[in-house]
Amino acid sequence: MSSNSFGKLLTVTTFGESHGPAIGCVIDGCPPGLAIAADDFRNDLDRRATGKSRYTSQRHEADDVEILSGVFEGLTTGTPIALLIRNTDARSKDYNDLVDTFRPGHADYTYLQKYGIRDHRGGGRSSARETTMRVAAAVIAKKWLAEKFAVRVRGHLAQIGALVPRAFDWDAVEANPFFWPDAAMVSELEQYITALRKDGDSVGARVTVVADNVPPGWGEPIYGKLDGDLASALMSINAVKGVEIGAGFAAVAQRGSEHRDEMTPQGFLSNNAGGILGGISSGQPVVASIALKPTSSILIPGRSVNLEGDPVEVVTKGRHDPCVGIRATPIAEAMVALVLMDHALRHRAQCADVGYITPRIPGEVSGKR
Ligand code: EPS
Repeated sequence: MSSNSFGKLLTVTTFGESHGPAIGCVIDGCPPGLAIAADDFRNDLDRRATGKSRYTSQRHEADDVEILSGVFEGLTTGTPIALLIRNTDARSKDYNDLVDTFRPGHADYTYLQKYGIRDHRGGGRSSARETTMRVAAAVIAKKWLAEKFAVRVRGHLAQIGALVPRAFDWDAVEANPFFWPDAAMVSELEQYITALRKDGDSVGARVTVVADNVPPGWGEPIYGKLDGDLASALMSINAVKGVEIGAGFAAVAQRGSEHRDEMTPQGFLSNNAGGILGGISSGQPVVASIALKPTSSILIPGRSVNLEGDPVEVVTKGRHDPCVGIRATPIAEAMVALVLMDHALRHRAQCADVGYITPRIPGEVSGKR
């Protein structure tokens, strides 16, 4: 299977299936001298993992990272960094009924049409399990970006079904299992997901990621635009059906006088551009959002066909997420961080001699995200 790698100067390749013996990745192009230890991966892998609350899949994986190469005496050496996580809690018999049929809305059907063969256990590469290694790889990118540029990449759930936050507080985000920025709504979300589970159904979600302190100048027009690469990386997350940068599709209804982010010596007055102009970072926060589809593995019977083309009814058993968006925040952060690090290295490679250009406008003064 091709196209399991992305990035230009920082490349990441992931491998492995949800019900195979292990998943892993190779990160190539990381500069030498970055301190990395197995413990560094714990926090973000736990933020993404299943089984951490009643509101996600109850598969329990340890997600212990083995560093196989590229790190010597605690420092990256500049050689490929290989990471491995063993799968320990796959229950493949839950998938026996899917050997000869397809979940409607799932990649079961298209994988078979493309390859003529399919690992039906747990969705193989199309499982959310694959995102584990993106998050692991991005631990390295987040650390490098923070140390070199004080770049901070953080995200939150911005919508689940029809529910949107009524207030916003970054401090609330990590204090609940939904990455929800409005603490007062958490019990409403709990009830909503509990009812959804009882119905055997699922729902979609929106996740927003904000990268602060990104310097101006990252991104390469025309075919290597920062927003183009972000869109591609975010869309590559299983279950993502839409990507927006800044105002995104809301720009359709805006006038130019409203959309343009006016500039003053003290800063930009708004951030409809999402921190990117002409494919190049402006120095404002980079803001990207994704739409995740409702999980297709649900208990409500749905019409499908079997391998003979006969009509069948499908009910998906197993330990599935009622909303995969609930734990997608660290995954979206990961893709943004990996793209930013790739572009930081690309900018350094071509434009390191350009230096500091005036005028340099502070990110923003409006306080708007
Ligand atoms: C997933 C189905 C469930 C989830 C899995 C994603 O797994 P299983 O195949 O065991 O039923 O637990 O997520 C993970 C294991 C993970 O680490 O994210 C799916 O269909 O995408």
